[in-house]
Amino acid sequence: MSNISVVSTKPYEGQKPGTSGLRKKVKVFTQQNYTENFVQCILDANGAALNGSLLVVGGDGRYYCKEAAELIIRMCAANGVAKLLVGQNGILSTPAVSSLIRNHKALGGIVLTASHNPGGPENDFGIKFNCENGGPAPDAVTNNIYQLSTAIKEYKIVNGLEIDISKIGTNTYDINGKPFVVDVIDSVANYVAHMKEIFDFEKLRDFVSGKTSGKPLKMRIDSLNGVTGSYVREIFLNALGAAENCVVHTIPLPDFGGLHPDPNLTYAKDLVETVAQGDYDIGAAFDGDGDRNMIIGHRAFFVTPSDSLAVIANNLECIPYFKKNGIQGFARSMPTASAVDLVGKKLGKEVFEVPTGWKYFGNLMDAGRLCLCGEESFGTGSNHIREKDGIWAVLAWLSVMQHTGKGIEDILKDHWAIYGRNYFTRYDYEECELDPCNEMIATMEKNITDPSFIGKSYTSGGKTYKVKVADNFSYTDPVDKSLATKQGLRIVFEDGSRIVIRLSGTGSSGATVRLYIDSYEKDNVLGLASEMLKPLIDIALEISQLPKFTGRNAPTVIT
Ligand code: VG1
Ligand code: CO
Repeated sequence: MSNISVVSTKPYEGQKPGTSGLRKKVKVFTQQNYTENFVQCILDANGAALNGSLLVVGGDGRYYCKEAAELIIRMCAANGVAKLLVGQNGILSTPAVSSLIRNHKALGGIVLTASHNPGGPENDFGIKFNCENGGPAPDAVTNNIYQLSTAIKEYKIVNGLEIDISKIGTNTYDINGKPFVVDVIDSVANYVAHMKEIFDFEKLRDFVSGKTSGKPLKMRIDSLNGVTGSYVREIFLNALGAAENCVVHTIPLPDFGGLHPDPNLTYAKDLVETVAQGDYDIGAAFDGDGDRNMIIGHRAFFVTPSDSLAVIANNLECIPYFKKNGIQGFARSMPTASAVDLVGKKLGKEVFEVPTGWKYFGNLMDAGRLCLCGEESFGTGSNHIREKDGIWAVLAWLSVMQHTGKGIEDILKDHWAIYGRNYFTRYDYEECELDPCNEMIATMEKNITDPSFIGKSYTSGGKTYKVKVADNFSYTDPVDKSLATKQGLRIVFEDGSRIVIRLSGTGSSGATVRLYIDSYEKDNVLGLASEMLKPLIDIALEISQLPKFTGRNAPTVIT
């Protein structure tokens, strides 16, 4: 059948992908041709490679995911794609998409998610493109998509294409005499098989059931009604034999049941309060699309993501994947505290510091220089895929617990005794007005990059800090030499303590200011982060004049 329609359209402003894809309110995406425009630009950005290609399509199940998946299928049919792998009901976690792209050697994948942003008709939706290595498209590709979006005139679609993505199976269509195949696949099978290759499930199963210790592990795994629900049930209940009450909020809901699917101490409150009562050995939560994780121990002992990365790095030998593939370098995003650097140094491995956003890790992994990396924003992962991976992180932690025979708090205390401790905190000021925030950053950049700023001393709470380095972070990719500038203002003091401030690139409206503070202590490792970092926070607020510019006296979220 010849049924391709060419529909004329006009550009929309602002289709510029941020830290990880385009994120806007559902109401923005559902405007006439808005989603169509952006999808057409993603397809066009692939050029001739699109013809006859295989793509993966799926998302976190939030409101508008299914409609968008069906639309993408009809547009791919009209744009020369040969085959699609689509998660059942349009559902695939972000790590699962990455794994599928690599496993099937696909050209890429279209991921339907706004990640940790709330969902539902009044909230956020998002679309991002992942390339053939399975990772989020690098800046060059997203810039191209954006450029195309400013000049788009038409999109192509096969309107009459009937598809039922609730049924697993292969659907073949004839598009102008060429076959077009849509394989609706089980959302979890490939990912679960992948995890079983990486970890020793037999050992973990005995550990979880208490076969070796005599005591079953008490876990509370909270999917916050995000996409990980089905993955969690398959992995923790069916494969590891945990009891039903070890997992909660495992039904993916279009609005996440009103929960804010961001695994941090503020939004995963129910988990933190429940585990704080003392009945659990480990608590974990994920974000909407399953790439983030939060780990807490007995009585809700909090593991900062920066420490989580370092502890996993220090124990990689207990994960069969690394035994088999070896240990290459480590990496972290610039705002992430440098605990992993110390482990890298001890093991004699390269350690990279990249800008915020998982896309910056991809080249290093592809070049065989990086096997483990993380971000302070609850992102941890390895080169098994090219996205951060929430469930992987929990399985890594279970492996470390099994291997050391210790609880989470003791594992951390042992780690600090060897390496010292990187105290870390992040303050988020959400939904501020954009213009004053831009002005704040511009003013601060000007002040801190003035040569007279170096060597200045600031005193607060009886502590004095002297400025050693201050800049707006820029990064040259060691592999392809691409340059990323203006990645966050950074003040490094002589004792290694840091103040970092940047504007979020994942919000859908207004501006979110992120203020990151970290400080290293060799011996004084058992203090309270909030107290230890108080002087530096005050100094950061003074230098940035944040209260003046944003009108805020307190952050929305403290991590
Ligand atoms: C945030 C985090 C960043 C993370 C990104 C995507 O970006 O800070 O570390 O990679 O979200 O995570 P920003 O620009 O808002 O600070 V996810 O789980 O939302 O895809
Ligand atoms: Co996410």
